[in-house]
Amino acid sequence: MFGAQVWLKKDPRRSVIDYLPGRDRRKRFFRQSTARLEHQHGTRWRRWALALIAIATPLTAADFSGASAFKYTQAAVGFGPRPSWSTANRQLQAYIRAQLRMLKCELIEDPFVGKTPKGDVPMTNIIAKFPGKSGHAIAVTGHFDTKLFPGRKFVGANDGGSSTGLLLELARDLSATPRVDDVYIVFFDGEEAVGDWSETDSVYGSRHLAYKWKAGGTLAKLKALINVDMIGDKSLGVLIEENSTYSLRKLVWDTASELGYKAYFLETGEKVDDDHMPFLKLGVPSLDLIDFDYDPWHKDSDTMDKSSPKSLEIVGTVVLESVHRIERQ
Ligand code: 1BN
Ligand code: ZN
Repeated sequence: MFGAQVWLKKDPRRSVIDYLPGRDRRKRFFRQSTARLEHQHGTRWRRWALALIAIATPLTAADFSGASAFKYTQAAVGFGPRPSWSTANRQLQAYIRAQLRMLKCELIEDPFVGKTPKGDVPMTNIIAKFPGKSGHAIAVTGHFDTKLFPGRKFVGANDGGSSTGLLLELARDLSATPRVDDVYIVFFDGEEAVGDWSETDSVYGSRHLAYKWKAGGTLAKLKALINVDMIGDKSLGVLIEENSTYSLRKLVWDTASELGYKAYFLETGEKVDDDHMPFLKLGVPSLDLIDFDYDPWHKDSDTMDKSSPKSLEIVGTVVLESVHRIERQ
């Protein structure tokens, strides 16, 4: 079903118009939809009605390329370990900025100082804003830093790399069409604890931005925030993060189901503290998409060979389609 080899042969940075990938994927979605409908629904009129809905649904989400997201991830990981304020972290910031400058979006810098157990650490969130006209906003977020492990070579391909790669590809896709709502793609710095994870030593970037957006009025416009973390695992299973907002989780899980990706969005879950929490605590409907069943977590073996373009494509496609659906709400 997933043509990984075919996708990898293409240059993901060529324009969508060059390839018109949406057409093939739309066809594939229609085939999947009708097959599912045949299976699930008895009466002919119902089959036709649902098929018409499937045709009428804009499937721009199908434009997300896992191969492209994987290449962005590889580029991020290529800088090496990327704890906040390290040279590699700042080199990655420059790379993210350079990629975003090629797109039709507003690039917003959000520098701040993280008060860590090891002293003040300069950190920077990078934000791409795709302006809409509705007066409402949606944020898709993730972190680009990696956890500091002195004396080790922890490159965080999945933990820090996959979120960076997915968000860069998502930004590329979002820039291709006009937005209804303001859509913010946020690259958080300082997600990782400098020492042991605690309320005050973790999620520095998201805590900072949540309060900044509250003071500036952006928070009140937010209809939803979707955070992605560790979504590159070859053996993908996104858990139900139990703190997350139920209605938003349902929307995303229903979307995954309708796109044929039900198997990758689990029916079981747990509570995970992550970058969505500062927004959730301030009343923003928020969701964390995380696959926490990952043996190399915080080990030097968290390298690119454990991740796959397919996993990035599944999560990216679901997130992109979910953004479209939230825009229509
Ligand atoms: C995710 C990736 N997290 C850290 N790196 C958040 C987390 C913290 C998840 C503690 C579980 C436990
Ligand atoms: Zn981590």
